Amino acid sequence: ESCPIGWKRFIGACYYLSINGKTWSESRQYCKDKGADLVIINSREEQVFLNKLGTNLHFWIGLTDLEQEGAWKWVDGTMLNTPKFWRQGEPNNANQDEDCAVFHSFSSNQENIQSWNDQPCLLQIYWVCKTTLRASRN
Ligand code: 2F8
Ligand code: CA
Repeated sequence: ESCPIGWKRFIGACYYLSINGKTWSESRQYCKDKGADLVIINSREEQVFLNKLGTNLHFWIGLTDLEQEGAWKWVDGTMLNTPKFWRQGEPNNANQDEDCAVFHSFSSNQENIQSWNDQPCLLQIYWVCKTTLRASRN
C-alpha cells in the first residue's frame, strides 16, 4: 500500500504538510475529511522526520490541553507521555490562551529537535496530518 499523492511516507504512515493556514480545529477537520488526523508523534525518529519537512515552518500537531488546562492529550485521547519535545520554557500558556501545540521546524540546527510550543488555537498556521498504512481509519 502506498501514500496518496502529495503525502510523504515515513515507516508505516503517511504525512501531509498543508499549503495554507487554518485554525487548529479547522486543520483537524481537514485531516479527518481525508481519513487522517493531526499528527501524533510517537518517537524521536518521527520528530526528526517532521523537522525536515521544511525550513522554519510553524505547523499544528495533534496535541492539545483544551479539555483541561495543563493536561496535554493527543487527538487519539492518550495523555502526552514520553517522548516530548517542548522548547525550553514551554508550554507556558501565555496570556492564559495557549491550548494547542505548534511544531516549529528549524533547518539551521538539525540537532535542536526541541520544537514544540503552545499557542492560541485560533492562529491560522500550517498543519500536518498523519494516517497509518494498513490500519483502520477513523
Ligand atoms: O506568541 C506567543 C509566544 O510568545 C513567545 O514566543 C515568541 C513565548 N516564548 C517565550 O516566552 C519564551 C511563547 O511561549 C508564546 O507562545
Ligand atoms: Ca507558549
